Amino acid sequence: MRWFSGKVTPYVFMTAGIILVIMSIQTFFTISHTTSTQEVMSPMSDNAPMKACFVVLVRNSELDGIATTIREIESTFNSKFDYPYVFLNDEEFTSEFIETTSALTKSVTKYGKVDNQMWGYPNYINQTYAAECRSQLQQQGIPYGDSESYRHMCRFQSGFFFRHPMLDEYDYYWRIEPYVNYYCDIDYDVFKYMRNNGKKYGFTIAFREYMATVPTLWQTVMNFRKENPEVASRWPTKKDSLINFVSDNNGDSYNGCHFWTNFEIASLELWRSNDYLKLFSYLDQQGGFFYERWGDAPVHSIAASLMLRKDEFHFFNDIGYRHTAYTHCPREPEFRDKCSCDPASDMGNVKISIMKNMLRLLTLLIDYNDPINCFAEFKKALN
Ligand SMILES: Nc1nc2c(ncn2[C@@H]2O[C@H](COP(=O)(O)OP(=O)(O)O)[C@@H](O)[C@H]2O)c(=O)[nH]1
Ligand SMILES: *[C@@H]1O[C@H](CO)[C@@H](O)[C@H](O)[C@H]1NC(C)=O
Ligand SMILES: [Mg+2]
Repeated sequence: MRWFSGKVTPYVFMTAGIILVIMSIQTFFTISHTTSTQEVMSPMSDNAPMKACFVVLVRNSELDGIATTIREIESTFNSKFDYPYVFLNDEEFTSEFIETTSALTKSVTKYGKVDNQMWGYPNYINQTYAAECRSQLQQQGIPYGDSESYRHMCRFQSGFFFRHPMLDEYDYYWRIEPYVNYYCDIDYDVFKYMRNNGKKYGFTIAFREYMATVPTLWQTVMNFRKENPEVASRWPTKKDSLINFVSDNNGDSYNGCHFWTNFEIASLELWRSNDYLKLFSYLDQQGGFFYERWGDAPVHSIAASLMLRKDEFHFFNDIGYRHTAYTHCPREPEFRDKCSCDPASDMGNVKISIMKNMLRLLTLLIDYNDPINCFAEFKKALN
């Protein structure tokens, strides 16, 4: 390499040195400028990498169901964006589960166990009384009325998943479940969408709860609010909140509306906030996760509706999704070549509603509010 020989070499190094000095001065000024003006949402940061993951509470026995979910998540979204999966279980995952699921994605997969403090009875719960309450709900024909594990699951999803050490490094999550379908190609980063638009809670389906599972939940939240005015003072005003989504009478009672939490794209910071932790711990002390059957969906939905501003919610219309009998399939024509679902199956569809009404006649004994779809309440609450 003749070029580096002789007298030229010192000049090359000197020029490189000068360029380096200039660059570091520039960096210094850029950093001090951003920190001094607190420009968190500058255009530069819009593309900053996300700390986000899929979170999957699942049993070993649901391996086939989670395998199809992961395949669809990968093909519609994650093969392009490479977010890690965090699998959680109240038992150890089997090597079969780990090998099969990790082979379905090139992204990182992590497997964690949920300990007894996050999945079990607090010592103040009267388990004899809890058993009596379960058999009562079962006699009323309420789904999972008699299930003990379902209650542990709901309590875990309400108050603990975001505190599992494996989630510590993340700021946003997408909750996925076994035996669901994802129908639409998503070609943008949903997590960046959330962060860059100041969104904290994203959903696809909103629905009515069986009121027999949450008879005292609303009053308990209201008691918390009254007893903790310093917490409530940090919450948005009624007008700015989404309270009209969860209440039809300006907050007197709960209307049963909730976002379906089997799909959630949300901020972990929301649940890790001192205000939510305090609220959860208050709810937990009252025993309703065991003496009633408080679901994580009404708990998350009521809390978010009171704690967040309405502009912090996002309806993911573009994510076609099915859980059990209910499908959200976007109806706009631009989705036809992006989605493999039939918009006629969307739960807002009229024909389906008639079918639902007929089904409801057969199950009239269940305290099941009408109408079952809460999307209209969401729209109304935004105004
Ligand atoms: N590891 C574990 N996961 C559970 C248990 N119960 C429910 N889950 C998971 O929690 C989520 C919700 O449970 P699921 O039975 O689908 O309830 P549903 O969607 O309300 O009908 C799913 O991801 C399940 O795999 C349990 O006892 N152990
Ligand atoms: C627990 O509940 C049972 C059944 O309702 C009741 O008989 C018992 O007195 C309760 N125990 C305590 C310590 O409160
Ligand atoms: Mg489910």
